[in-house]
Amino acid sequence: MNLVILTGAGISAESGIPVFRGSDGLWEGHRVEDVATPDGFRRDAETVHHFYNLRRSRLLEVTPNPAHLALAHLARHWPGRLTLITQNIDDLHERAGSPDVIHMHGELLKSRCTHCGAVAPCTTDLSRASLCHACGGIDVLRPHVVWFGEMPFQLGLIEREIQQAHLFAAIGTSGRVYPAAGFVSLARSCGARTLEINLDSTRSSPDFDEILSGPASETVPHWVRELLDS
Ligand code: BJW
Repeated sequence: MNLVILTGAGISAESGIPVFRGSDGLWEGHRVEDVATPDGFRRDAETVHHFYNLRRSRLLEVTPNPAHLALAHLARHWPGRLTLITQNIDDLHERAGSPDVIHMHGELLKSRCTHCGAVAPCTTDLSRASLCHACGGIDVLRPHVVWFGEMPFQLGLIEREIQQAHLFAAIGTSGRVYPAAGFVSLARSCGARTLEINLDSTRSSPDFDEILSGPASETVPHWVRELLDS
């Protein structure tokens, strides 16, 4: 059986990484247009670098939680095909032991050169003074993430995997950001059973066949146990 899992910010919340959509409509105190759009970066690169620098240094202090660990366990024991797609830019799935994670919105621990395109590991702060070690350019590096208006990574591969899925599960995502929010409809139209795992109901909940409510650190290990026993 082919299983496709999509994760969002909710799976990392219990590791101490805040989710995106706060009740005040702000994102850690910032308007989304200021920190997660190419225009915002063009207008004020230092503020955007500062925002991602803080998140990067925090990421290095947190650890995977039981939900990440359960998905890694599932990958090791699942007899069929398993595709793990994450919207998250953290590396907690990898640190838990999940192989071949598809990071459709990029990775916080990588930089990208806007001049030569080189992608490089990045565990320290970026600034306008940072140097691209591939082309020697200065003031050319940006976080290797996908902002609004930019094309998410590996969409062709993702769509092919979803079209062949027998079960599609979305964990800890609000279903507000496209194209990921449309994956459940694609999965359904291709005949997959669909499951949502979330703390609360979301605007996508009516599109799922089945809902598991509760914190990911409890629901995901429980679901994985049931899946492997079935
Ligand atoms: C728990 C929990 C616990 C909490 N246990 N659960 C109108 C219609 C359709 C589309 C558009 C439109 N207008 C514009 C668009 C396109 C736009 C879009 O979707 N906009 C919407 C706002 C409407 N999308 C794009 O621009 C995308 N690109 C694109 O479409 O390209 C096509 C194209 C491009 C160019 C030319 C032509 C075509 C790109 C989207 C990029 C998103 N980037 C971000 C930032 C990444 C970098 C970073 O992290 O800084 O990605 S935005 C942010 O949202 C981040 C996330 O991955 C993404 C999704 O958020 P997520 O994961 O769902 O988090 P939350 O906080 O929303 O929800 C958390 C959930 O967890 C909640 O449900 C909680 O209940 C739950 N939860 N604790 C279980 N313990």
